[in-house]
Amino acid sequence: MNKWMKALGGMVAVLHISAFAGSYAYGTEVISDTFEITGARVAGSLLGGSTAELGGVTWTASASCILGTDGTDDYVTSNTNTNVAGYVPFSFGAYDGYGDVATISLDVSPIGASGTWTALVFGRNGVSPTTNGVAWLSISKNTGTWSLMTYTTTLETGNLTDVASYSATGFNDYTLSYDQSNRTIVGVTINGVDVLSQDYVLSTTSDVVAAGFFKQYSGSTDQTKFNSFGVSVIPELSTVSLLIGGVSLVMTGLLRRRSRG
Ligand SMILES: [Ca+2]
Repeated sequence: MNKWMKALGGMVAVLHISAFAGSYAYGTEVISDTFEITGARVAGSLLGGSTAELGGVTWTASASCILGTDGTDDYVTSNTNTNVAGYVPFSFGAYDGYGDVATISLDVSPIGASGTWTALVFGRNGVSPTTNGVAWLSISKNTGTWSLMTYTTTLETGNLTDVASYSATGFNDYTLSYDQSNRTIVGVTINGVDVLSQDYVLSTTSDVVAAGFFKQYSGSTDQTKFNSFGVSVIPELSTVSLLIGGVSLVMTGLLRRRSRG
């Protein structure tokens, strides 16, 4: 690669970095699914066995986990009052070239009876949170709280209503960011607001093999909806800093070369 191509690559890297600097919610989206009803996906059809819109991965999901629509937007919901899990295969090693930090994003509409809670999960062997949830975020409309968890251990809790834009009757956007290279949970956002007070280093040695969501059984009026699932991968911020430093050196070198004519 000649120096001009390197410089061009550096400039592209700068543009890319500027798109996610300061947040783990962006990066390279490697898996996404808006649950659009199209083709074989019809209202009422099973999420399980269908392919995500981006990433080429196939959903594994509870038999009660179905696609639904309100006429303007399409989403995932359930048709029985049972626990519901949906997940796709995700391993950090498969995306080494993209970085170490992965972020699950998901919109959840929490309409339901008392007792309901939902979760975003980085899991091993599926996403049943307390047994397989390496790093997971529990959201309870009933108690009005969120909890950051690893298996059955609570790491941090907070109030959903501390986020001004939180809606108890509509969709809220949640993200959970995990860096498996140092077993550290590095971020939680609710409607774009960073709510985590610190990073959490986990003692687990289990690797993540799945990313997805879970819903606890919540009674006959439960109408919880899931929308806009995604997994993004970005470099650690320290790596980003090194990249920015490297690009600065390249640009400085170019400018010096130019000034020498
Ligand atoms: Ca949708």
